[in-house]
Amino acid sequence: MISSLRDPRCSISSAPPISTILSTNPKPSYITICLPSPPDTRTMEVERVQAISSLAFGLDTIPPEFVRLEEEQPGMTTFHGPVPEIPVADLGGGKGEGAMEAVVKAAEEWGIFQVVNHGIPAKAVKELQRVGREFFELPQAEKEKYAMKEGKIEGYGTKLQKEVKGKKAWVDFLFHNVWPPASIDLAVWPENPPEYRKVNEEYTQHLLIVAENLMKWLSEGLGLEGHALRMALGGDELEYLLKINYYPPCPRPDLALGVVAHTDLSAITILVPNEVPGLQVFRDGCWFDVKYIPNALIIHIGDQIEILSNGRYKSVLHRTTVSKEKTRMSWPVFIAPPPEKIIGPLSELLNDKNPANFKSKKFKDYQYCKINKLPQ
Ligand SMILES: O=C(O)CCC(=O)C(=O)O
Repeated sequence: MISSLRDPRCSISSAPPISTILSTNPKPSYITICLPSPPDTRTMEVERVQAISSLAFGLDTIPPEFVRLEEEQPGMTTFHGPVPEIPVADLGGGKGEGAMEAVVKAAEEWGIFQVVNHGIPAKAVKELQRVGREFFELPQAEKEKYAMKEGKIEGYGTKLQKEVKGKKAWVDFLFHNVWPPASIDLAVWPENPPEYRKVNEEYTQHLLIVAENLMKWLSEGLGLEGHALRMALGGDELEYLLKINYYPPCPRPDLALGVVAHTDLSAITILVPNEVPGLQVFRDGCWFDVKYIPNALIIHIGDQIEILSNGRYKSVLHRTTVSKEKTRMSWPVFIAPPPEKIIGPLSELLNDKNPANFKSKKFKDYQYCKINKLPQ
């Protein structure tokens, strides 16, 4: 159980007091974008972090709603010292010989690991990154065509969760399903750059193989048949949701967060980062930076695998920091059950000595409680 996100072993930076920042910030916290959209001309007020970042260029302050509470601020809570490295599993070019043991151990002990030699061609990953980056470099009005609609999870947006004390995260994003075909809504897939669709379809085909291998090894690690976890999660109905995170430069990376501390509500997340570090993991009471390994994928065990394994595999608490000069981007794919699927500890794992540690409930109900910060 995590009682505090702050630990005396985590160093404290010499950030100026928040009151100084609040009183000296001359910039508005929003921009107004006029979208000439015939037949009527609408004025839409949006708060995109990318635009706020451009306005803040050269300043030493950020709008107050981006200044995190002290107990969350990276400047106050990041561990500076010898950092334990998260496990790395070599997947043997996708064949996975010898990988199962490393994957299972990492899922039990950390809930996060990197995989190298995973079988996804470097070109497919580079292209995924290129088309995603080019989308975020389009004029704002072009991106707004894909703006997330009320009550929808897919689309281009800025704020996802109900935030404590009205605080905001320094990130814009684009969400869309990539698998299975029946879940795909191409209306939220960017038309620009023109290769966006082809590149995402190709990356997804490679990703499916990695995901299925991971589920197989994790099932075998529980002493079950290789298909056990995949079937318990919905089999062919498993949903793959891509998110592109765009974290623009931030004048005060010591005070802001990209994505706030959370565990993923998915089963597994497979993430491609760019070369700008920023992912942090909470372990032994401290926040540690995750090292960037070129061409590696980062795997997060999510809540649904933790539940199915009755807690044997751990879903990992993580967050992201931002950079003063560089844009960080990441491409997580959240692999999750269909909404109606009931997820609970697998009955094969339960007995008198190992009773269920989690409730069984429909994934959509779990998701609702998590997003609205309600007890499960
Ligand atoms: O950008 C990252 O490395 C992590 C992103 C993440 O945790 C999220 O989008 O939920």
